[in-house]
Amino acid sequence: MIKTPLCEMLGIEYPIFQGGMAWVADASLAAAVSNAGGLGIIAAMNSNGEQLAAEIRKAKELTDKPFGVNIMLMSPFAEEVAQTVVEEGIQVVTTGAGNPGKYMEKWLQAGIKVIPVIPSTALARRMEREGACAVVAEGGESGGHVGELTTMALVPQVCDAVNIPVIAAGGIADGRGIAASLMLGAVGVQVGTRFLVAKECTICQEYKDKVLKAKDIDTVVTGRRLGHPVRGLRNAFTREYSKKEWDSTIPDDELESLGGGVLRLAAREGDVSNGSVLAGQIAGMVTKEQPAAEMIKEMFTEAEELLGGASKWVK
Ligand code: TUI
Repeated sequence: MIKTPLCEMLGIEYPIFQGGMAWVADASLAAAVSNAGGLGIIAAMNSNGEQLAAEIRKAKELTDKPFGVNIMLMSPFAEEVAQTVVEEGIQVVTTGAGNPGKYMEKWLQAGIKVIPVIPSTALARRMEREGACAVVAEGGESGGHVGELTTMALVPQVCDAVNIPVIAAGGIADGRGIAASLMLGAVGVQVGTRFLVAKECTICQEYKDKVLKAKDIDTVVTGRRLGHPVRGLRNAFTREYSKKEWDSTIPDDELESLGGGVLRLAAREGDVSNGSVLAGQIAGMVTKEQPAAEMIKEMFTEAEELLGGASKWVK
C-alpha cells in the first residue's frame, strides 16, 4: 500500500487528486473518484454560486467521502463561488489560473484546507506564507492553462522551496508517473487527462474518442499572446486560433471572442473540430475507457510494484 501524509491530512485512501477540469469535472466524476478512495474535485469554472451549490449537493448525494472544489480565478464569478464553498461546508479548495491571496483569510477562517495549483517556486512560497496547507505543482505537460516549467524541473524545486506537502501534476497517467513523482519529493499526484475517459466522466463520447486516439505530439499551446496559454489537442479550432494569434492585424478582442464558448462546445456538444479539446501531453498514453476506481487501483498497484523493486539498480 502507498500511504503518504496527504492521505491522513485529507482522510483519503490513495494520495491522488482528480484535476478540476472545466466543463468536465462535475459531481459524477468527482464522486466516482472520491468513492474510489482518491480526492474528487468539482470544477467551479465559470459557474455562478447557485450553479456550483447545485453541483455540490449532487455530489453529496453520490458520496459520503471527502471531495473538493476547484476555483478558476479568472472566472467572472470567482468572488461569488469563493463564498459558496464556505456556505456549503466544502473542506478542500484547490485554485487555478491565478493568485487566490484575496480569498485566503475567509477560507482559512471557515476551516477550509486551501491547496493552490502553482506553476513556480515563487508562488508556492507565497501560498505557504498565506496559509496554504499544500500546493499542487503543475508542469506545462498538463492540459488546460499551463505554466512554463516541466513537471520534472518544477516538482523538486517546489519541494525544496516550501515546508508544506507538494502534489505533482502534469503528464501523470500511470504507476510510473506516480512512482516518479514520489521520487521527486511529492506526496501525491493530480491526474486530469486519464480521467477524461473514465466511465463516470460525462463529457461527449467524441471528446473521449479524440483523447483515446491522440498521439504523443498531438497537443498544442494556444493563447500565449493574450497571456493565457492553454494546452489542448490540435484541431481546426487550434489551427485557426494559432494563425490569427500570430497575425498582428488581428486585434486582441477578436482573439478573445474566438475563445468564447469553445470548451463547452467540445465537452458538452461534442464538436471536437471547432471546440477546444483540452488535454495534456500524456493523452497519447490514454487508450482505455474504465471506471475511475479501476484506473486508480491499476495506477497504484503499478506504482507499488515499481517502488518495491526500485532498489534493483542500487549495488
Ligand atoms: O488552471 C489550470 N488549468 C486550467 S484553467 C482552465 S479554464 C481557462 N480557459 C481559458 C483560458 C484560461 C483558462 C483550463 N485549465 N491549471 C492550474 C494552473 N494555474 N496552471 C497555471 C496556473 C497559474 C498561473 C499563474 C497559477 C497561478 C498564476 O499566478 C499568476 C499570478 O497572478 O501571480
